[in-house]
Amino acid sequence: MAFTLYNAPQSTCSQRVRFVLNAKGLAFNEIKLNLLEGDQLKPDYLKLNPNGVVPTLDHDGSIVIDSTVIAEYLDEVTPDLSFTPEDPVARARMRALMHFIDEMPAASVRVPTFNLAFLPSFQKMSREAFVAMAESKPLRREFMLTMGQTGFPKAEMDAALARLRRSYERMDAEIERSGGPWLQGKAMTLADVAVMPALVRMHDLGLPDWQDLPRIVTWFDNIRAHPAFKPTFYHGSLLSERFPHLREKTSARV
Ligand SMILES: N[C@@H](CCC(=O)N[C@@H](CS)C(=O)NCC(=O)O)C(=O)O
Repeated sequence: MAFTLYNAPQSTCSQRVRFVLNAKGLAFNEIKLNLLEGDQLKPDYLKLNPNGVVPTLDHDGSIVIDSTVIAEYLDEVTPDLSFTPEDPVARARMRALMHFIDEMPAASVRVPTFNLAFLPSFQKMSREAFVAMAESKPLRREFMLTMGQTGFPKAEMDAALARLRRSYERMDAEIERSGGPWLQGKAMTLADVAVMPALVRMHDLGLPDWQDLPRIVTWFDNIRAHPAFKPTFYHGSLLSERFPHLREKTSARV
């Protein structure tokens, strides 16, 4: 089995897939795309992933896209070390959680990410170049145009942070219900993997708004101690490692 992963070091969606590949001990050839330079929008890549986003998995020539779909696919083709519960009800619960995660924390984290990390790069562009770049994005055109070159307004930033906070509270309730330490109990599932990069991102941005939720503090410590974590978050995977202007802001990280 040969795996090639088209991804980006700091992309939260890519980090999910790298984590699953690393946790399963699957060797993969990693192709790194520069998202700020638009590698994901080049014609050859769009043939693989018409959404113009990472990650994309090539498995022996078959293309699979979308991080949660790729994660489930990997569990199907390499079931030995599985992150998918066998019980259909638990499996359905995992999938429902993954839908929640994509709709809430994974979507919300883009607002602070863009405002705090990417905006300075977009501000250096001419208006024409920025609009052309935004309009070339199949999936994120409106998102980019709404952000513009001044960033999302405070109300939108506050709303994203509130949605993230509600996501931590939801995780907390899931852990309490299952008995933990993972969202669905004793075994880590793909739901844990799906939400992980959002918390890593918020921690990296110096905004870990879950310090009063001890179950989440423990969950975060546990996932960072997992053997797959380090190889997934190799140097350059955190925004603070890539964007010097963030280092000062995030120096108060806990
Ligand atoms: N639902 C997709 C979303 C993928 C996605 O949004 N990828 C981001 C990085 S995390 C991306 O490639 N952005 C590039 C762009 O917006 O141009 C998945 O989970 O794979």
